[in-house]
Amino acid sequence: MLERIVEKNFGKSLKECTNQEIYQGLMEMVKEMAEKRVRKEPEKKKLYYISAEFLIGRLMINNLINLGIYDEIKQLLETNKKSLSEIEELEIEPSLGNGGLGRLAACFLDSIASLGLQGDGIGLNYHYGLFKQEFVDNQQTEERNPWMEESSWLIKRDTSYLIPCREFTMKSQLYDIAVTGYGNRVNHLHLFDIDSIDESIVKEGISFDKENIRKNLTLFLYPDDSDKNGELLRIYQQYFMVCNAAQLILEECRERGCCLHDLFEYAVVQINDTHPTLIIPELIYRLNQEGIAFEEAIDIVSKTCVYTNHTILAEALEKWPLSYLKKVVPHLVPIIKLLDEKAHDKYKDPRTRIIDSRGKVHMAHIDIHYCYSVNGVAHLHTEILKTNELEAFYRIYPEKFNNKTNGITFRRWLLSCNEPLTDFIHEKIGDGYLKNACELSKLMNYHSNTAALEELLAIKQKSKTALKKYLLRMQNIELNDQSIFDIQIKRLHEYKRQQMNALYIIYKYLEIKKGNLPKRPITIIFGAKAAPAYILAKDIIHLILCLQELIQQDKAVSPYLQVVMVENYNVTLAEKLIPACDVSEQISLASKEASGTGNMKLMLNGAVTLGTLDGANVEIAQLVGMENIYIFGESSDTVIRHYQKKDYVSRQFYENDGKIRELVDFITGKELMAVGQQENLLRLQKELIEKDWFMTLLDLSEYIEAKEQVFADYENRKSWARKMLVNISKAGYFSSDRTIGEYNDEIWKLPSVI
Ligand code: 26Q
Repeated sequence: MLERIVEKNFGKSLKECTNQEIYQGLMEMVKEMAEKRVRKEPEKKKLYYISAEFLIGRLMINNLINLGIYDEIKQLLETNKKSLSEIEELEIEPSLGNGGLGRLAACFLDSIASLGLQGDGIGLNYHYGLFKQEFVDNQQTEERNPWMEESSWLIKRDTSYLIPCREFTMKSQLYDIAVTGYGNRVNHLHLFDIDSIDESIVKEGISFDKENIRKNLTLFLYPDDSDKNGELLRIYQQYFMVCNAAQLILEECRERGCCLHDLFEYAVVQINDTHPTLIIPELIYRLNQEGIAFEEAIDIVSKTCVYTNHTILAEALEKWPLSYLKKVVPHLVPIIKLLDEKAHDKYKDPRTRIIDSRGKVHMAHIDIHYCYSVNGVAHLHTEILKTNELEAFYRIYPEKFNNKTNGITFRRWLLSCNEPLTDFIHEKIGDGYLKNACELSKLMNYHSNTAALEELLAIKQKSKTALKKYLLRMQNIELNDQSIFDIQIKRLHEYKRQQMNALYIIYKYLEIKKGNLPKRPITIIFGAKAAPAYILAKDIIHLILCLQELIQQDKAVSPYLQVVMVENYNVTLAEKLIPACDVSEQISLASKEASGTGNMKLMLNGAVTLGTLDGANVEIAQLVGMENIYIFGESSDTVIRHYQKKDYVSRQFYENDGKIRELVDFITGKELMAVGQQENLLRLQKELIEKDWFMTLLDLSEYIEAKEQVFADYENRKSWARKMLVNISKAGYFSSDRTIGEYNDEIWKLPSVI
């Protein structure tokens, strides 16, 4: 088929084609094969997974694996003197997400299709997505991140809807991306765009006229909402997403024979965090327009929608001023008021109001009152929701709350990103684990097998060398592949505490200066983007980049310690970094990381976790046992108590502990001031001493101690390899196939059609 396509398009044989031509030919072939597998006779009930983010990454290799033609294509290309991995490098990954929430949605779509479930994703087609990160003078700058080329995975459909807002009506255009399941069905990711979009209104960097909604609506994911126009634009985006979703869902359900009174038998709508919450009033509005009384419409929608919470940070829980909603979607305002009154009539606790006394609409409260299921994303997270953050709701709806511990797709995070490890596993335990991930535990039989443990170390070394080559070629960074790779890759946020890792670097730098040299060189790698308006997060990036420069220039230190912050961390880079990682940094302040999913990817690829008892780290620790993970820091209970009592005073740690003071003061010392900006460094130091909301200094000493232990233990190579093996063996639980199985058994209840 591929040979036929390139012959037709370019009049050439495979041998004569350029890599670009083969890439285009492959894409056309995969799109055609995938569309043929879309089932013509759908089941009655269908899942609609609505999300502001779908961080899908490159699709070529994943699609070839899932369609079962990877080996054949690789061979065919090799026979024609072409390299599939070189061709893969031509793909620009879509920039439709930010972090864990969006990547989770992508892993879920993969598992939904692989388990044979009828379920589509619905989101927005952002032209420039999340910004592209560049480093200039040790600072993050933001550029647009175009990803749609002439040939892309998007399929333009005939579907288009009218989206009525108060001041104007918009017209949408639907694009689809095929979601191939592993050896199985094909679903779709529906991405809506606005037909009047105008890319030319973006001026330098990522700045544009925020008021010109019809031209700017789908340009960027999370446009800066630090002013009123930014907030209004986000409401327009969210409404555009859900109004399209509602029309698509109702149209499809009708086609499948739904009479709308029985909508919940035809559709389940999964609301991914609060960004798609307006789907609830919008569906109620549309059912009412079709002649269904409000009471019944509310009941129908409540039996159709389910909500997943991904965060307990107060500032991330969306609250929109009612006046803004009036300006954008006045037809939803009476419904939101009705929803608030109905809930208030029944439940008097003011903490459960949808519209608060200041006229703000709490989006999560709409979800909790009017969805039939509310879930957290890791055991600890769900417990904290029930006993703290959402305790008032748990009292009135205990039956709605449930936990679904996150998972990751092994197709991408093992098979396609780590071929040597995949081969090792296949050779040792066969491929049954691909259908039943828990079979990975069969690897435990090799626990005392010296040859297998040595093989594992050699595989890790190979991936580290591959990363070294890749970063040299792509970012002109030179790694020492004989050093320990200690990696922290995730969104930049104070609660994730990249700043604590930076303080360790300062500690190590000073130790080396004193002559206390590490047994083996250490490389500490970061990948992180900071939200453009998040000043402290950008200050932390500045600190890390300054440390990188300082240490690189210091010939007494650089042979022993290297700091690397990769530019524009994304899924493609994650796929290179994760197989090469020795030590996985999961050091959030206990109680703050809902789950984490990078922790699971790194574990699956044989990294050992250094972390706090937070999010899914708790479950990782239970599975691998304390001898195969490094846990430090205060417990979530203690941390929550500190917040309640307001008794954490970072200045006390700074003043009473000379060691801590030395590290914090180094931030504004002469060495860093020589390479960095006074304004940024002073602000960050002041923050750590005077506020430190996420309690960096509380855990710093224990962190340094634990990390020293990790590096010491790394020297016993055989026992380290055993830790790696145990981590891989126990990672089966974190397959997103398990997670999706649970969502379906306990919440969605769709028939599986494999
Ligand atoms: C909210 C208000 C205004 C502007 C933006 C936002 C906003 C944007 C993005 C709020 C939250 C997000 C993203 C959250 C996220 O990625 N959460 C992560 O979800 C993962 C999947 O469940 C978890 O594993 C992570 O622990 C959690 O941080």
